[in-house]
Amino acid sequence: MKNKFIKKINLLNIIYLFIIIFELIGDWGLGIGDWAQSPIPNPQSPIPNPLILVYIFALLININIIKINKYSKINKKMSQENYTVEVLSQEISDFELSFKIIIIGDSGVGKSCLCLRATKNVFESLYSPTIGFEFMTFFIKVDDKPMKLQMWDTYGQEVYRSLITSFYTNSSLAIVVYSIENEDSFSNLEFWLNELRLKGNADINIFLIGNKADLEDKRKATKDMAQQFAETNKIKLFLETSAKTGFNAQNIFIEAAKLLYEQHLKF
Ligand SMILES: Nc1nc2c(ncn2[C@@H]2O[C@H](COP(=O)(O)OP(=O)(O)OP(=O)(O)O)[C@@H](O)[C@H]2O)c(=O)[nH]1
Ligand SMILES: [Mg+2]
Repeated sequence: MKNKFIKKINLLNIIYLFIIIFELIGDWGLGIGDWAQSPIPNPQSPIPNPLILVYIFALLININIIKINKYSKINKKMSQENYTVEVLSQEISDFELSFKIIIIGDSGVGKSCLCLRATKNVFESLYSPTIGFEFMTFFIKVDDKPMKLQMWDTYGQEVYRSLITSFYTNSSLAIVVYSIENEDSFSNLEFWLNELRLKGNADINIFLIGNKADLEDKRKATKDMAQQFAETNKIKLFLETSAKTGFNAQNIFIEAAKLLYEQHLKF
């Protein structure tokens, strides 16, 4: 149903594009399009046909509809169930389910800050690199089932990478983080996915997180680039976040809990 809709929009785009091209060719006096039939053709200073603007506007709207649709398609791989969710502010010992999550990505992209924001709702502006690894816990109830998420926060620098190998194998989910203002951290995503392929379970779930979304004016990695990457790499969820403002930080783990709960129900 949705595919048919997008096909129609694509067809419309092609038609609009043709109309725009023919109009422009007409404007430039090349003899095609109604502008060429203008009573006083003047190729030197063509007056743009206002209709072109309407077509260009329609084209832009359609392109955006396709983009939004593509974005929702990535996250459609996620659960569509409306589970009740309650984030627990205190540790509990009688949890029924427990899952391990590994958080990887280049140094300084904000992995530790995201974990801190999600679990303690604080933000640390002074950078203190994680030594080796740290772990934090996130307690949540999904459909009234208490769950514990164990987050393995790793250090992004080369020297410690061999240390974290064992965490890959035990994790149900890998959260791969880059920073939207750091181009290298985005290009290194390939490296991190390779690590996962080599060291993780074949069926490990992957989330892609573009952190530091508050630094819009310094943005290097566009949402489009990330969506494209997410689509080609079978990533279950892509979110932009900001540990600084708190935007989407807790949502990462809420979505993680829902996905892992649903997978648990299936097996
Ligand atoms: N503006 C902004 N700064 C952030 C954000 N998240 C983290 N930072 C800053 O980025 C720096 C690095 O954050 P960390 O969370 O320590 O980065 P990390 O990925 O854990 O780094 P390693 O432990 O070295 O792998 C710190 O100075 C943070 O204050 C964010 O969302 N927005
Ligand atoms: Mg860290």
